[in-house]
Formats: sequence, structure tokens, C-alpha cells
Amino acid sequence: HQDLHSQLKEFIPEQQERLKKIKSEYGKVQLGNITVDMVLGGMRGMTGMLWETSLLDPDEGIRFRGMSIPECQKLLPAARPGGEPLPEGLLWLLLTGKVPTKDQVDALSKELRSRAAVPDHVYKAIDALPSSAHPMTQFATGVMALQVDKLKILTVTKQTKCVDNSLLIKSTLGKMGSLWVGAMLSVGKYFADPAAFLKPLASGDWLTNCVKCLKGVQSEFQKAYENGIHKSKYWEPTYVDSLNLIAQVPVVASYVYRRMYKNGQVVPMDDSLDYGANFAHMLGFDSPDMLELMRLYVTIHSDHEGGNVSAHTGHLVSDSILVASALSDPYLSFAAALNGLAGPLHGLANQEVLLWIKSVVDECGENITTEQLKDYVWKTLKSGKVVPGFGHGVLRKTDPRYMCQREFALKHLPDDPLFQLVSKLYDVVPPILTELGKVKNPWPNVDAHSGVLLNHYGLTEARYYTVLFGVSRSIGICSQLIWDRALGLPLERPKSVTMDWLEDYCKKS
Ligand code: FAM
Repeated sequence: HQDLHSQLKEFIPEQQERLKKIKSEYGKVQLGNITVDMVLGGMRGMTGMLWETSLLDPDEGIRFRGMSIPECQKLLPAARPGGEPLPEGLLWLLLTGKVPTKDQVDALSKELRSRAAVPDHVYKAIDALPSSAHPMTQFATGVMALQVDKLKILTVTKQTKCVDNSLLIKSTLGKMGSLWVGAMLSVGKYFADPAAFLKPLASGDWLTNCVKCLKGVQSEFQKAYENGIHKSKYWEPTYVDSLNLIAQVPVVASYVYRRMYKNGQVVPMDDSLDYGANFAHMLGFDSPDMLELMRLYVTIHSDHEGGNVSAHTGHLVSDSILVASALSDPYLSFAAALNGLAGPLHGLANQEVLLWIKSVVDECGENITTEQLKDYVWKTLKSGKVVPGFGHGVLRKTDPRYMCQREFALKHLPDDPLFQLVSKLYDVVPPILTELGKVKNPWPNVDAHSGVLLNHYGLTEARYYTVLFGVSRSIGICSQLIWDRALGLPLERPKSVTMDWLEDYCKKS
């Protein structure tokens, strides 16, 4: 099969069987001991979640479905020969576990373009915020608004013919506005037999029925859920929502950028471009190297196993669906993930690094000596701040996402003064953090590098950087979300305890 959906349809039943077998054969195998330190230390080191799309090794870094970043760069289809991987290829890999052909990736690019339309009310929701609001707040607001379906607002007269199914609706319009009828008609489209669905509404209980319809007018998952979809089919509407969401987020994100920094002059999507390139294009950047950078950026920021703040948040929130919290569809889950990503110790480090580097230059100039740089790092630490871009919750070596960006810089912008400063920091910071004695990983992470690359190509607004991270994360988080539904993963509900409980328990044991 050539298309992504058919491949998944084949792959999912195999994996469902596999999970059943793991449960029945190994269900009682112990995976480790939980210590008090782990409970107090933010659950670090506790294995406690299934996340199929990627796995993080403390020394090697991330592997997407078993493939390292250099392997992805070598094997995933690229736009130019030997160029950076196309993010659509990574999406295919995360979902199916297989490396797609170039034709498959091209078809997926096209499909994503066809799903990218963003309803007007999303822009209006963003416009309701002051343009000085943090870009992540604007972006997350846009994503929340995406969850609300495009309403077909029809002008309803006393007798309106429903064009979709040629049903004549005799309206008692006194009680309801045209918006409601519009909502109803757009929901009507979803049902297998819209005429049968709408018929009782023509004669009967308007208000009750309309409220029922309105609830359904949101994500495809929600519509299906409201309509009583069987548990085993949950993944199908989640797949539709996820692909739509992945397709729409660059459009929303670039709107935020153009609104904030380019007087609201929007650049429309280019139908000849792939996902990453189109995103750069809609932001207003068209140089071939920037397009390559965006493909690489989106690919490497997409997924980092399940326990990091944004991925875990998306997963946690979405899983509440299974106890019939009718709200947590992919849009809401991803919006929650974005709010987690916006924290300074997580995704906001993307922005913090460039701001910090610029503060170094402001204070010491571009030709800073190693001694001056050391002093500046110590000054940051002594003022009770972290050195952004260094350290990690799981990694214990230099992040391969840092390394591939470094290689990109060596290839395309070796003389950029800020890149040279970043290189210098690679020598200077780790020994200082090691000297502190408490930092478990003194090496740079992904965020230490991304800013100087973007800055080089003219995307200089550091406050915006985490939005790019967010767009990339839609690929990883939504891929796993489809698998959460396919595998029927249960609601997460870890046990919590109090200090009293800990003291009593430890004294007794
Ligand atoms: N600068 C100064 N102190 C640091 C540090 C850094 N870069 N990294 C860790 N430490 C400190 C940390 O604050 C903690 O101090 P206290 O005991 O006084 O609270 C101590 O070292 C032990 O921390 P750890 O166990 O090594 O790290 P954690 O797992 O607690 O935290 C990070 C991991 C990423 C939050 C931490 O290294 C950090 O704050 N780094 C700077 C911010 C950053 O770059 N975040 C981005 C992470 C990234 F990969 C991502 O999510 N995108």
C-alpha cells in the first residue's frame, strides 16, 4: 500500500496483538525499584510509560523508531540530494516504523497541504490578544481555537432547503439563531445518513437536538465519540484530527509571527513546497539554506520520548478521553503540551539561549576572550540562574540534536560570529558546570544551538523560537496520540503520597 493510512491499518492490528502478548507473558516482570529520591526528584529514572515513537538513551541520545539522527539524515527522503530529511518522512517513520519512499513522502506533503485550511475564527481569536502577548500564548490560543470546527453559517429563512441532503427544514426560528442551524448542518455532514439525522430536527425538539449537535461540532474524534464510535476504532478519527492539526499548525504559527513582527502581512502557502519549506516560506524566508534548516529543525525537534514535559502533558491529557472526559481531543491535548513547552527549563530555553548569548555580546563584544567568557558564565551561575542550553533530565552526553546543528553550521555558516561564540561555549561551559559538582550533565542540549542558526538567516526574534519548537512537536505528540488510541492505552493515574506517609513508611521498613 502506498498511502499512510493503509499502512497504519495493516500495522496496528499486529501491534495490538503484540501488546496483548507482552501483557499476558510479562505482566508481572519487575522493572526496577522506586526510591524516595525518585519520588522527590520528579520521578526521574522511574520507567513508567509506554511511548512507541521514540526512545532516549542517556549516552546516545534520541532514536526515532530505532533510528538515530545521523541515520535519519542518511535514510529519510530529502528535498535535495544528500540534503536534510523531510519532516513528513519522519512523521511516516514515527507512525509506521518504516522508512518511506520519496513518492510516499511527496504524497504525504500534498495531503498535508490539502488539510491546512485554517478557519477565520482562529485568526480572530489570536487577534483578540494584544500583539505584545508572548508568541507561545498566541500560538496556543490559535490551537485551542482550531479545535472548534469551521461552522457553515447559513442564512436560514423560515423554510430552508438543506443543500447537502436536499432535506427541507421547516424552522421555528424564533428560538434559535442561524449559527445553530449552521452548526447542525455541518455536523449533519459527518453522519453516514445526514438526512435521517436531520429529519427529527425538522419536526421535533429543536433545542435538545441542537445542543446535542453543538457539542459534536468540534474535532473529528469528538464527533465520532458523541456518535458512539466503537473503542477499537478510536484511532481513525484521532488520525484525521492529528493530520489536520499537523497540517494547520505552521499556518497558525506563521500568522502569529507575521502579526507580531511584519505588520500582519501574511504570506500564503506555496503549493509546490514541502512541509518544512512551506513553514519557512510562510514566515517570510525563502533562501534555499533556510528551507533546509527548517526541514532539519522540525525533524529533530519533533519527538524526544514520552517523559519530557510537553510530550507527557499531551499524552496525559489525551488519555483522559478513555474515562469519557469528552474534551481531550488532539487539539486540546496539543494545546496543553504547548503550555508545558513554554516553560523556561523546557522549550523556552530555545529563546533563552539566544537572549543570553546576545547579553554576552552586549557586555563583552563579539571578540570575547575565553577568560571573559568564563567570568560571564560564573556571573550567571552566581546570580542564581542556569546557563541555558546546557544540562538535561535524561541525557548524559552532548545531545546529538546539538551535534547535527553544529555540523549544519560548519557546512553553511562557519564564519558567523555567534556560531563561533557557541563553539567557544562548548569548550568553556562544561568544565565550569562540572566544577559546580551538582550538575548531572554538563553538556549542551538542542537549545544551545538552534538560535544562532535561525538568527543567521534573519529570523532574529528570539521570543518567537519556542513556537518553532511547538510546530515540530505536533509531529511527535500527535503520532504517539494515534498510537495511544490504537493500543487502547489506559488513563494515567500515578499514586501520590504525603511527607507524613513517607516518614511513616520509611520508619517501618
Ligand atoms: N546551569 C546551572 N545549573 C544547572 C544547569 C545549568 N545549565 N543544569 C543543571 N543545573 C543544576 C540544577 O538547577 C540543579 O540545581 P539544584 O540542585 O540547586 O536545584 C542541579 O544542577 C542538578 O540538576 P540536574 O539533575 O543535573 O538536572 P535536572 O534534571 O534537574 O534539570 C534541566 C535538567 C534541563 C532542567 C537543567 O539542566 C537546566 O535547567 N538546564 C538549563 C535550561 C535548559 O537548557 N533547558 C532545556 C532542556 C532541553 F533539552 C529541552 O527541554 N528543550
